[in-house]
Amino acid sequence: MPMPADVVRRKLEKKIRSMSAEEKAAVLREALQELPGYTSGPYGRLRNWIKDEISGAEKQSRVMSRDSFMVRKQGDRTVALAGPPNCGKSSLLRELTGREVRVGDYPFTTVRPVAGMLLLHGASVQLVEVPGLLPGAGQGEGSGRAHLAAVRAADAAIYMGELSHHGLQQFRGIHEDLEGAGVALPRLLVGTKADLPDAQLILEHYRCQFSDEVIPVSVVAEEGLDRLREALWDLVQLIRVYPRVSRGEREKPIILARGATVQDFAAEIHGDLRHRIREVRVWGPSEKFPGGPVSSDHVLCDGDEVHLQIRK
Ligand SMILES: Nc1nc2c(ncn2[C@@H]2O[C@H](COP(=O)(O)OP(=O)(O)OP(=O)(O)O)[C@@H](O)[C@H]2O)c(=O)[nH]1
Ligand SMILES: [Mg+2]
Repeated sequence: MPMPADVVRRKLEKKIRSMSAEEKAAVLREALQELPGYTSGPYGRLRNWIKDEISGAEKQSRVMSRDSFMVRKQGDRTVALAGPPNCGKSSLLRELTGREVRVGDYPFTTVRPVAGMLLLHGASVQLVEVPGLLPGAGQGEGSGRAHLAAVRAADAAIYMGELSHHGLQQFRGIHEDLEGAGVALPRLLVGTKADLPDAQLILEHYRCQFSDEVIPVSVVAEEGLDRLREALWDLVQLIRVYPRVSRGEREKPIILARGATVQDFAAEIHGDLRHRIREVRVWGPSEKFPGGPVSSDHVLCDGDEVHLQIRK
């Protein structure tokens, strides 16, 4: 039995109340997909309400990024999509985040950075498409400096290049600029349009010429997307740590940077909590003994559950 439509709506309203516009749109899009398929009656009305909320949230995030060339960082991590014009950045952004962004079979369809939110294992990862880079970007070619600055502002980057002869040539040019401009972010290399006839051969050329692993992806054939999501999860170096309320129950995870300690976990729940820790117990990969007591500088792992006893 699905939940009554008005209960779903109330739950959603509560959930999105204090979210950023991008996160709101991502959560609502996910909810829309999970809805029973009715187009009339209470569920039809709920469907329409969700669609209106999504377009409102998208409008809001457009207004927020219109005034400056840089996109405001939101979510747990920001990852730049950087590559030559027309290599498929917007298509990938749309595929991964659902953000309705224009795709066109010509260069410079996207002229300002545009962002979408990807919910990944409970974390919010903001993807920012940087307008197409041209060789010579470091010398200012095609507003190159502003574009490189938008890449540099992110926490990590996906370098993208089309899996064609022309694409490889373009990518080689801008790769030099990215290196030359001192962009040294953790990164992934993605070969786009893996459905093109020579893609496999060109992929080998990419692999020979760049030391990074190259992930082939096709938005058209829906290939490589799961692998890309997992590689992105590795790239952003986040962990999920669950507050343990009572045995067997799981709360929403707290998202932390890899290497975070119990103190960081407490601070994330409430700024002042880390000074009031009396006892900590941990279940999960970071502790050999389930429920074992640990100190507050204990380093946590992805999937841990933590119970904090707090001094009043
Ligand atoms: N065959 C194929 N075509 C693709 C794929 N992804 C994108 N395209 C096409 O490539 C063209 C450019 O796609 P966009 O997503 O607009 O590329 P972009 O990198 O955002 O382009 P700019 O914003 O202009 O720099 C469009 O015609 C897309 O339909 C793919 O996986 N396979
Ligand atoms: Mg684009």
